[in-house]
Amino acid sequence: MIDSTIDTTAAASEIYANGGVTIRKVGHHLGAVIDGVTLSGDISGDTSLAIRYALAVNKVIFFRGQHHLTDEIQYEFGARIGIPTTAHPSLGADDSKTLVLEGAASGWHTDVTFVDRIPKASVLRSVKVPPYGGATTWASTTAAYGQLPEPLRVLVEGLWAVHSNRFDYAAALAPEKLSGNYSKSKRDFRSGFAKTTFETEHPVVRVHPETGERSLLLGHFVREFVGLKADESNVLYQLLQNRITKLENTVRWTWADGDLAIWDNRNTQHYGVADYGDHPRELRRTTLAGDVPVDVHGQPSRVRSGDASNYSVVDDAARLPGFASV
Ligand SMILES: O=C(O)CCC(=O)C(=O)O
Ligand SMILES: [Fe+2]
Repeated sequence: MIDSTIDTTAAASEIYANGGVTIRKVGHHLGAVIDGVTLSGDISGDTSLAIRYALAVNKVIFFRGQHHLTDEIQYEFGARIGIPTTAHPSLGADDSKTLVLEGAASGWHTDVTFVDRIPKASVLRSVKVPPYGGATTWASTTAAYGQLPEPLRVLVEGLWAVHSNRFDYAAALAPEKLSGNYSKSKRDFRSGFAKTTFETEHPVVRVHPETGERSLLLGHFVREFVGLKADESNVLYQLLQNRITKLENTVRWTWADGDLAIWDNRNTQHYGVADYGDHPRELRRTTLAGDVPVDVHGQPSRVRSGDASNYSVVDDAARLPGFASV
């Protein structure tokens, strides 16, 4: 919950204004374009703080014209606003820092929710931009929670979901949409992705450590709800997902060369739109460590299978000044 005595957007803008940096909102619930900053590992403490505020307020932020970025500079920048994870819990990657995404991740998800320590943020840069299509869309799971009618709110606050990297996307996505490659080959992607089984029970409503805001934690790694039958889980999952992905809760970004997006992975889902034909499309991700989610009563998520400690540290971010403790 944002403390009404402090305008956090203004606080972020003020810090930025000192350095000639501007923030322009592009959607009511999420999304802002930040101009006037050159991203690197050398950004000042003020800039780093302002980016964290801008992210806390806007959930996904976009930077343009960052043509100087390389994998290394992107990683060093990431290390200024968080603690980078290794590339992925189970996938081989060209190096252990950068996740190369060829194709589009065309299913609504939050990154890496099958482990306990869900990343706090992802930093994504365009490397090969198709001549048309290939946008990424984000949805605010905070907005979706806030819009729930009382009976549904009561229901989800007591609900837990099993997230698994063994979940068969093929059941949910048409075969031609299975282009969500996190590695160079589709076959390697499918087999590599589930090499180690990770399974975690997460609360469906989690409390954001930096802002105190509640949001819905779902997305395509959900296998079932704890205590519900498969068909009941499917119906309830669709009901909640439909609320999350309502167009009014989303923002869509069409990539250009030199673009970089950062999203708060604790209160958003995203979807890569596979509408660019056979054209090459490549994005590169640096992922930042997060905390173990807690429900509205302070109960933390529970690991069922898989040890993610080699993937990521647990980064227990403190409440940001200006956001009320709840
Ligand atoms: O393909 C896309 O646009 C989304 C990529 C994605 O899911 C990710 O970087 O985590
Ligand atoms: Fe993703």
